[in-house]
Amino acid sequence: MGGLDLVITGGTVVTAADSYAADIGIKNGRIAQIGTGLAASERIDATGLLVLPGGIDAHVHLDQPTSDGTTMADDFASGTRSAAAGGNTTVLPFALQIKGQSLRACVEDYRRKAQGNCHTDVAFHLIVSDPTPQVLGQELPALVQDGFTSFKVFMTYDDLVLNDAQLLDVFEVARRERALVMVHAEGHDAIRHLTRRLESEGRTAPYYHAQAHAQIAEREATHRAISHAQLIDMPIVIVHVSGRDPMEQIQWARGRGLKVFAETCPQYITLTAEDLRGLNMDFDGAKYVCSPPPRDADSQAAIWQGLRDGTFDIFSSDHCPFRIDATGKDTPRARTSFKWVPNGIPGVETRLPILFSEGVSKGRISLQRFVALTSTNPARLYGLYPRKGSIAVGADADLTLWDPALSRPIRQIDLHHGCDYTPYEGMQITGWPVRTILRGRTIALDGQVCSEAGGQELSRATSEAFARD
Ligand code: DUC
Ligand code: ZN
Ligand code: ZN
Repeated sequence: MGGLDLVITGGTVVTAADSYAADIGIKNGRIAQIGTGLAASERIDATGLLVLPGGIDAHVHLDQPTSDGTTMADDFASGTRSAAAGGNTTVLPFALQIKGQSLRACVEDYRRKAQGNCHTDVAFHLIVSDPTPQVLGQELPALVQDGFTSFKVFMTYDDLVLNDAQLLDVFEVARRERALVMVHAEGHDAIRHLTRRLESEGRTAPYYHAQAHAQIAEREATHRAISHAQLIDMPIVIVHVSGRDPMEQIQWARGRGLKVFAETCPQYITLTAEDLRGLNMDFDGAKYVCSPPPRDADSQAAIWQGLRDGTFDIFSSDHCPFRIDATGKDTPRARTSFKWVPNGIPGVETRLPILFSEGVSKGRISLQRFVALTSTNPARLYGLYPRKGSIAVGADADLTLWDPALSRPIRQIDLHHGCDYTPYEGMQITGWPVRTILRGRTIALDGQVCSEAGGQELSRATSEAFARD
């Protein structure tokens, strides 16, 4: 059997359940021993550091084509490099089906783009935009069997929206195949109505994006998605929940025993709709255009409460990067109306530092909650647990060493993404990852990526959301 390949000594091991002083012994990329006085030929001294399960970012967009031809700022190489530097060992990007495209062909496209280019492990969610009989009857069931056990549907966007009849059909397949559905819950018609009204009043600056994507439209769609899921009797995840009103719908559902899971993101605890004003209602506000948009201080407080009390299961970045230049957000068309500004902001590298600093360092959430929200729960919900998301003998040796006392600001020049700005420029952060370890190999050290692209594509099991309770 031989000895250990590597030991990490002197750190404080933190899991979703507890914290304790221990050494971790690694062999063949897996955790082989947890104890004291462990020895191996290679040793990493983690004295003064926290030893966390590697971050799992369950919601990132990489190398997705857009309907107007603008390009996303990250491909799989730059996006996963950025993820690794930010303390992540696994990311879950999307394979987005374009209308008319076979779902299987779409998945193969994305797998090709990812192959050999990833610095972290990856596992794909699907996006179903064209639920034809062929897709629902054959392709989707076969892909779920192949380990693509979750997919996203949209209730808005001209090129992605599913109507209620389509949502119900898709939900039936998900229930039968035991696939977990992630819902982008914003009401399409309400958004279109508000957009037309704002445009007719000449209100076209990026700022008005936040008014067009009103919280009422998110609340209504959240309730509608929950009702559809209740009708079909299946679990769902409401992704990127932005504020108090949709949260209340989730709590309403949970109070009735429905299996409704919820995700929120860094932008909803740090930004508000006021950020979309830019410098003086100018195009700088486009840097903060994402959907749903950030809300207000009251919603931020509600989100924090939800992060504490378990309303939220997972905290993801929704990394969806577009440069703030003519290749991304600043197209001639986007200058004519907010509705043409690509929706999305970067955040895969800053997700963990922001939640740690604003949450743990400021005493709003415990270390256990931090680990649960950012690693353990995403692994459980998306069929990767216990191989990922835990520190236990037999699990992959995916670990992030964290310095809780290190204090420095977020700066664009330090980040590894392909975007040309960060919405969090200058934010002071206390608590940074200092080493990211993927299956026993250091992939990032002191903010620098230090390995070849050795990430693997993971196949996933059925979500724990389908477990009997
Ligand atoms: N939904 C996302 O999940 N990401 C970016 C844009 C969007 O609408
Ligand atoms: Zn979305
Ligand atoms: Zn997203």
